[in-house]
Amino acid sequence: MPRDLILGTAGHIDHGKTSLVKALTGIDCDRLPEEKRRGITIDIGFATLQLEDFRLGIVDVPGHERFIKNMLAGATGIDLAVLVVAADDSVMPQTREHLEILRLLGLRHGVIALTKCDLVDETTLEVVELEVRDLVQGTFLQSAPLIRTSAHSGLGVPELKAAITETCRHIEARTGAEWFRMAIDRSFIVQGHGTVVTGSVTSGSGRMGDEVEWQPKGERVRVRSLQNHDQSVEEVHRGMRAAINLAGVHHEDVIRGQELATPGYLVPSRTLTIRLHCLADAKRPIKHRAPVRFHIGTAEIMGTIALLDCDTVDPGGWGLAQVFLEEPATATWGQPFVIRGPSATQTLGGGQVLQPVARKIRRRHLEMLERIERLWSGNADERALTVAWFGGFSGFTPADLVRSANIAPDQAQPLIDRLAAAGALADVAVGQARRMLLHADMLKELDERILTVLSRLHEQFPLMATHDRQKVQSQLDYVGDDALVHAAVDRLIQRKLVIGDTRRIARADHKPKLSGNLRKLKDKLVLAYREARFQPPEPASFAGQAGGNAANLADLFEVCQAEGLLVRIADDIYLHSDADSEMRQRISERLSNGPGMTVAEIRDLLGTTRKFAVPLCEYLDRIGLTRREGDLRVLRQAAPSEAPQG
Ligand SMILES: Nc1nc2c(ncn2[C@@H]2O[C@H](COP(=O)(O)OP(=O)(O)O)[C@@H](O)[C@H]2O)c(=O)[nH]1
Ligand SMILES: [Mg+2]
Repeated sequence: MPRDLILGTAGHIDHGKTSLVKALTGIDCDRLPEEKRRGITIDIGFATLQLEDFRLGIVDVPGHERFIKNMLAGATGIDLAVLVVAADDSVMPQTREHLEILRLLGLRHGVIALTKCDLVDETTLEVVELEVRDLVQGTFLQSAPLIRTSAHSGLGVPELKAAITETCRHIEARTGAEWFRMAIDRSFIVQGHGTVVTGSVTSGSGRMGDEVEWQPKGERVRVRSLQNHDQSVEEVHRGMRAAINLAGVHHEDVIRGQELATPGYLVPSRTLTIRLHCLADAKRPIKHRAPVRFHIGTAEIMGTIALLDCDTVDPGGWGLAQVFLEEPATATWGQPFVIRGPSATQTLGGGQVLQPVARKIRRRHLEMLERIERLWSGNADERALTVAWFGGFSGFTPADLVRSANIAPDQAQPLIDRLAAAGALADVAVGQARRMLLHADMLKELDERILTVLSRLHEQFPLMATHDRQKVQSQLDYVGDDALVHAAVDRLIQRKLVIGDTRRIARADHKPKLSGNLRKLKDKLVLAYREARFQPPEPASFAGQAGGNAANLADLFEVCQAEGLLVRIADDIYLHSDADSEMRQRISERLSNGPGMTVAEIRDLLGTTRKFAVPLCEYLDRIGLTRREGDLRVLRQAAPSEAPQG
């Protein structure tokens, strides 16, 4: 099986990178007319080389300091680098800067090529070799092969190929499922075909006909056709250069820095949480609020750094930070980035993404910092739980774990199931047919908030037996899904920590507190209703007896209702619960043995007055005992033949 890998060049301008690629491949990467005229590389160029089983896509980058941003775009997704140093010029500023950038990008493999060896004598070669060895000391190139070459004479080209092949053998293959991802570095129009975008595939694979998400636009687009180095292919995968013909995309809307990915994989965000490193030989530390150019993938975005756990990141040091960007970026956990100064004259540092989609975090918020650090854990469960925790009451999705905790796509659900079985995560039903994934602490927190609000309300209104569910909900200090709160209250009711129904709730341990006087008043009131039967008194009529407790009358009626002593028929009309049961029994008995009854007949049956008869009938309809049919009331279940009316 041939293996696809991407090789990038690196090194100072005019050191012979493009010439060396031509000597290796026969391909001239300087494709732009301006590049041909000026004889310098401005933008990245591409070539291909097969070495034994390795199919190499080559990205040739510009060395000029003004085009570092293009170098950065080209260096994204490379597997190995050839660091080029001209023998007649030795180590120069962009030799250092490119090497630093490759280190910041986390590159692990490479070869060093000493070029233009035809121009200098042996002594110079030896001196330059020492200088280069000195430069790469302590970097991933420390023990890399160093090959003397000349693009003009062809010296060392076979040896360089052999060294590259050997290096490729040491690049560990990535196994396991991956989602597709490609950062766009170029786009153009092909007559008759439309927009084509190119890039290095950094993850997974894409096939003809696939729907991919075009980020940060968030649009779904279809892969119409695919090419790899001018060859039509059915599929492209990690390690390949790809040219993708997209259906329904305008060329003008495509810019370098956008990405194509499996739908749901990437989520654009202007705020990212990062581990930030300041280059060891930086002139000054990175300060809080430093304006920067943030390079990630093929994108370059202006932003501001907020340091979370320190005031400065000193040269050679690390800190936790957030970056606030002017345009949204798409990132994944652990993805490397590079920051440069706002005037783009120097590379300041770089690091890795901890939260690709973040909310602003307060500086020196110790609990948060401790959580953030857990995101860098080598333990996948710990990272996943932390992502779930940061999901808060909004919860999280399996895709969030792939993007933000570096969980393989086919491992996300098994991991969720396992952690849910252990009680660390919760998979809860909300609303009719929806489920939500949450960190178990979020449910506990929600339960606590509900119980706390109820306690507070019970304390504030000691006579009230229950409280309105909506009112409780509005006091939760909660921004999120109402359905989740309903589900939480329902669960508290099931667990018997809360009593109530869809309308009113109370803590199960709450007992309305009544003073001696109020208790007496309550007893009197209940007795009065019991005796009045179907001609109940008006609540206001108790104001006189209540005296100083008049203000508590409404609460007292609530208590009586909640305790099941009184039943509310309409505003200001209550029945004693015995009268209520008697009424239901009498009416249903009469109606099941005879024809429908008018309001007047019901009035006479109950021995009440017209004032009460109408509300009582409406109440009986409302509770589902009776149904109105013209002027008559009939039993709701009684007449199935006439039932289906709407
Ligand atoms: N004598 C000599 N000149 C070279 C060699 N390689 C490149 N050059 C010249 O150096 C200049 C810059 O080369 P180029 O490949 O464009 O450098 P790049 O900026 O690193 O891509 C060109 O004029 C090349 O002809 C070499 O091996 N020997
Ligand atoms: Mg060049």
